[in-house]
Amino acid sequence: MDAMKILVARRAPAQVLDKLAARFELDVHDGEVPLAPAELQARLRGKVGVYITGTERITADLLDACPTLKAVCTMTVGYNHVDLDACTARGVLVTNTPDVLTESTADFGFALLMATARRMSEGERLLRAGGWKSWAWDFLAGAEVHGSTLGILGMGRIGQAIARRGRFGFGMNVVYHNRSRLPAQAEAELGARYLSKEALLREADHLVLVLPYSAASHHCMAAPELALMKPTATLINVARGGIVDEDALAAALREGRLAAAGLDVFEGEPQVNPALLTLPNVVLTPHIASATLPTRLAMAQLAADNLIAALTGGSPPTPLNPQVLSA
Ligand code: 8YV
Repeated sequence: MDAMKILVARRAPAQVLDKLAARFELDVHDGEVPLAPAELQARLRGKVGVYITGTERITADLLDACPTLKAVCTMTVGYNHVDLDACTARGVLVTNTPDVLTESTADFGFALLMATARRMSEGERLLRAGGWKSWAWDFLAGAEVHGSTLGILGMGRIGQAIARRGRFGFGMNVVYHNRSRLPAQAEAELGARYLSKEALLREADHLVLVLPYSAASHHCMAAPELALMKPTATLINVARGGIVDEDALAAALREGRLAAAGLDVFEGEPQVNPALLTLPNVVLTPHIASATLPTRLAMAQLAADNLIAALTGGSPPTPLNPQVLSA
């Protein structure tokens, strides 16, 4: 019997490719640039499974053009690039990679908060440019982190891991808003207080966005929401760029209505809104919150394990639409 054919749509670790190659006939795209939608569609012809990252979009049209596809396994926890309903309607299993990236993403979110509040990038740019001439009492003075109020919008696994760092590492007062409130015991363990979104925006000294991106959260941080925040506050985004209206954010930062922002994600990434690039009070990083080698390896392994199980009659560890398996 011919081996099942799968597409590995982005460069993957060698050990993961070996594992997949032991079971499937692989077509690997290992270029730095993602496949354009038409190329992705062409390369998916005759394939039963696909290994993707956040840069490949799986749409209803693509699924209709690729009727052999049975499994879409993304090496990401976010899955806004996959039309889950369209996959489910066509009996295509979708898996993601939760849990394995929680702690490293939370580390990075907290690092971005620290760098932003304490003006680290600004200081480094000034030093490298030869601008460090002297000392002044208010030289690069930033915002306090310890003991301040940490606001978290989106209290899932990563939000809770950031909350723990703030509460137990930095003695912060943790407040949050989420679609559904955490059970009382979880709130007590985290020392986190639930607030309405409006109250959260008003109270936070540092607001971290960690909510999933969807039509409902698109630009949910726009001019009216930013206007509720303290002018001394910082905004950190490690979720998805489209959650924030970047023009409104740039205006708030430029006009001193918000102190600073730390952004790891951008609406048009890898393109960055030029309005953000010229502002001194923004720390910008290229979507690297989960980027440690052990974490990226664990994500790739989990995506491959999902793909193997999905196509060989096993139980995929982290399915998003498990109902497809029993249909
Ligand atoms: C990924 C992410 O590295 O998992 C996610 O949802 O945003 C990151 O961890 C990135 O999306 C890879 O494409």
